[in-house]
Amino acid sequence: MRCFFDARQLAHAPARELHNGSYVSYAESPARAEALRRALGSVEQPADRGEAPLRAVHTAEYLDFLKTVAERWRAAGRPGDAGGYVWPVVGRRPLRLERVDALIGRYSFDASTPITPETWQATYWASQSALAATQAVLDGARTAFALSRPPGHHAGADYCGGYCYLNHAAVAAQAARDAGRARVAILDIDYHHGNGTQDIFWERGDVFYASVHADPATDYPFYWGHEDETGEGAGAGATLNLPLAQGAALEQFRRAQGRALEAIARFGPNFLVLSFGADSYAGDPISHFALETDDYAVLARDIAACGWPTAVVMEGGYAVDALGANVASLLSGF
Ligand code: OKP
Ligand code: ZN
Repeated sequence: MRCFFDARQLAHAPARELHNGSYVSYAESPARAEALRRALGSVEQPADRGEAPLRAVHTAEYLDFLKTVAERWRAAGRPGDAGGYVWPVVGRRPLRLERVDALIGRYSFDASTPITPETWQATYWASQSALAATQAVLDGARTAFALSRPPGHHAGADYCGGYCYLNHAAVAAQAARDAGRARVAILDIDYHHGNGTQDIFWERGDVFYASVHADPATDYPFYWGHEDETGEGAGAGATLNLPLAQGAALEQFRRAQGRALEAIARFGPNFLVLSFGADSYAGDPISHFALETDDYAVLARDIAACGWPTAVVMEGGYAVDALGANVASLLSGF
């Protein structure tokens, strides 16, 4: 299977994150990508398709913010990685905001997404990897894999969060739409709900979003991913959330994924983006499901059996020592 990755994705390496009240070393480390690259053997460098495919899902103001915030942070005399400390709870109407802190609050939703001078380049190339995998599938491959790191599914049209800056799965889905695939589905099986992807396609009837994830009553990102979130307007019924209790193992996960696949089959996609996170693994340090390495092949076989051309986009997975084997297992199932 063709796999895409650019070494510039490694340069993003925030030092620390706020976790349960303490600063701890950043879980979404470049070592994750190194482990995946080793496990995949050979990876291809993606072509540079420019910013237009990113602008198709993100706002111009947000992209400007992402590109310039590290420099603004430094210009304000701040040490270390850029990070916020105040967020608007109510509507984010256009306001004249001068302080870098105000901008960070406006364009993010949490404190686990520091921005470094290398963040833009890294996330840009992660999106290009997703676009390259998408193109490979549009060109006729049944499946292709994007080692998109840093991940993307928590990033919305105009916000970062949850280690995510650009939403690579959304960029891929929109690129497939723009290439003429009329009905695109996104299946998100990362441990966490993909709130950014859901938000981006919330009012769209042409892109179906289905997610299996830890119940947001107990797990990040808390405010999205509840069962009653089903989309609005033209997108009414085109969002499906299947939360699972902590402790879920293959049997529960596979049953939920099966429900998602049935719903996607009723939608009738001609392209699938699989947002894949290996943080459902039993040994994951920040998550609480109980999947084992071999289980990912089982999940992939169920997806492959549906027969949809599929671009796999990497999301989370923080047990670095097992990450390569877990992704290799998944890809073997295709
Ligand atoms: C990204 B992905 C909890 C901190 C939460 C954010 C988790 C982001 C997961 N104390 N950190 O979906 O794998
Ligand atoms: Zn996750």
